[in-house]
Amino acid sequence: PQIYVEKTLAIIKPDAIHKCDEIEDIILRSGFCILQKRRVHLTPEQASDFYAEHYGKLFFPSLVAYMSSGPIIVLVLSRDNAISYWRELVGPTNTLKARETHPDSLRAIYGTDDQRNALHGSDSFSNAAREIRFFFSDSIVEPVAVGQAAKDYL
Ligand code: DGI
Repeated sequence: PQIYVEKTLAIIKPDAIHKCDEIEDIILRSGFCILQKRRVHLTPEQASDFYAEHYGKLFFPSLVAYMSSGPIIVLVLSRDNAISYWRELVGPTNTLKARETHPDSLRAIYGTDDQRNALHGSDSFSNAAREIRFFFSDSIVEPVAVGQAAKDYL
């Protein structure tokens, strides 16, 4: 039988990148595998594409400026219920609220304010797929590559 292990996309944002070793340690100790990892510095255009669903909102320009202000670490994580488990570990969007209601969450510990909240996590299966593709387009060719290898063998 095939065992399906859920994947999600995590980002260590510019305000937390100096703590990335510590954060990756917590990720591994929380039962995730790190399947892929990239350090990238997004252009403002790429950051706008990534957060396209927020286009037009008041905070959009500063969100784009922040996400393109420095390098980020992008990770593909896997474990059972990876999407909801990672969101839970990350905590509420607003760091200041997170400190009040979820003091053990990663945003409470590593975040800065309502916008600079240290971490990102995909919020649904379809967004996880889109976001993994956004940063790791190779990851979707994997099954094709296997098929290709099998064909070469025949
Ligand atoms: O999925 P989340 O990151 O928890 O939250 P989201 O998808 O609603 O928003 C994406 C990011 O945009 C969030 O991590 C921080 C920023 N943001 C969201 N709501 C606000 C905000 N930034 C400011 N300044 N004010 C907001 O109300």
